[in-house]
Amino acid sequence: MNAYLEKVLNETELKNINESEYLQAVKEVLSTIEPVVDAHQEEYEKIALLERMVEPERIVTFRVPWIDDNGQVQVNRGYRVQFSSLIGPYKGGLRFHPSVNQSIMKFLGFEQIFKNALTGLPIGGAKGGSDFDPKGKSDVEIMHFCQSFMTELYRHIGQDVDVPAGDIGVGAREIGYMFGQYKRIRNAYEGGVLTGKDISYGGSLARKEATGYGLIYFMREMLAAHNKSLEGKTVIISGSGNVAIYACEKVTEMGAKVVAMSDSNGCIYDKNGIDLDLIKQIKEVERGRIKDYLNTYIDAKYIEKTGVDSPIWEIKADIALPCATQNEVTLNSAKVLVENGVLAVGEGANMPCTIEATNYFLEHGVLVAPAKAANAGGVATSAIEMSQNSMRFYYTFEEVEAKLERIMVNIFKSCAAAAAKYRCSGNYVAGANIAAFQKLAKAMRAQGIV
Ligand code: NDP
Ligand code: 2IT
Repeated sequence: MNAYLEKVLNETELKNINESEYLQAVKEVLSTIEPVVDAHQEEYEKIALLERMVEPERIVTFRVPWIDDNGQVQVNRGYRVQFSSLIGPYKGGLRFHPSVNQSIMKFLGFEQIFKNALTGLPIGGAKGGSDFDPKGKSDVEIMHFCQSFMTELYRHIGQDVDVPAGDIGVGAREIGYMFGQYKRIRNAYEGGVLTGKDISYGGSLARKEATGYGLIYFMREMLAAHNKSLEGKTVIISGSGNVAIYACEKVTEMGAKVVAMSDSNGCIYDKNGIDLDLIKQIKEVERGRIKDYLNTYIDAKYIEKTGVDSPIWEIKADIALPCATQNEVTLNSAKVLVENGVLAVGEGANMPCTIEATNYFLEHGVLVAPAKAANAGGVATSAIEMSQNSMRFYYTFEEVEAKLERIMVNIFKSCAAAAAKYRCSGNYVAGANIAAFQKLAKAMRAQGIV
């Protein structure tokens, strides 16, 4: 590796010794931008460009006390990692999940900078959330938690400062409770302070669908560049949340058949094709478990997750779409997928493949649609929501979807062009990192030492 890259990587490892996910994300980027850094090494080193890029501008952590339905006081930890305001207000989702820690927040914030740069829209990078576990909580408990969370977070955000949205465990319900509290504290209707709002009070049509739809648009473009298509393909999708559901909807519309979906407990396999209306009913309405699918389709199979590897990756398919969480595709799983003849992997989740898994896919000729590019449709549509809020005007569903489609096509083109220019044609993982990095490096040089 280039000496400057190696130095930065070593220093980052020493400074963040216990943050494995964050180090993984940094390593993944630094190991792919070598040709660009080689060409500018002296200049970048002098202005500590990479050192500044890997250091968050600001990290806020705070106490979130709330009272549960039994009158017991609970305490969680809240986070907001404001990683970069280089190309726009800090922008990125909030995750409520018991696994949330500083390492996960920083990896997500770091990747968000690159993803947001790829959208071509004016948004910086951030991530936040809490180790709060929404599972099994009553609606009132969720509201109390969200209100307490926002009572601290509000002082760090604003429609021109930092604009959170949803992520794992945070959907329209949570955004609604947080928006209500923000508005009450600020005594102002700043519509653009949060995105992913319900359409009844300033949300954008097609934001809910955007990440999953965007992923499929990216997959379509990537396959087309290799003379392949989605038509008639068998697909497996991990997760059954926001991203997974709308990826399933769009890929089915494009003629593929989804035979498996999952949640953190296990996966279902339905050889006739998943009934997405039932999944929506179970997950969006009842907030139930994927296993409940078998209450209606008794012939479908349920495979419980027992070890580290998710059983869904053992199901034979042409296309695998990991849409649940980080590191859900291990090297082991990658080997099984390749053995079963997978053609392409599309990352709907953030960093769902380990570095070893990604490299294994690339070495075996599997097309990989990297998260930073392939799932950028969600945040891109968030930016479209912000612009509608500023204009005090709405686009129709079709208008937003057409913009989303154009953005995803352009993202694919940027990744493909960067990969071709730096002699790694077809490696969209490197292409995405290089295209985003070049944009960010240019903006950093322009803005001086900040
Ligand atoms: P949701 O909360 O709607 O759904 C998450 C899904 O993933 C659920 O099925 C959940 O199962 C499963 N899951 C979560 N954590 C784990 C885990 N540790 N192990 C196994 N399964 C897990 O979240 P989203 O659909 O919004 O997010 C999914 C992924 O997509 C995340 O990586 C997120 O960062 C990424 N993403 C989301 C965007 C968005 O707009 N929402 C935009 C871009 C990326 P269970 O119910 O059992 O927990
Ligand atoms: O990871 C992501 O890009 C998101 N969770 C969406 C962020 C956003 O601001 O819409």
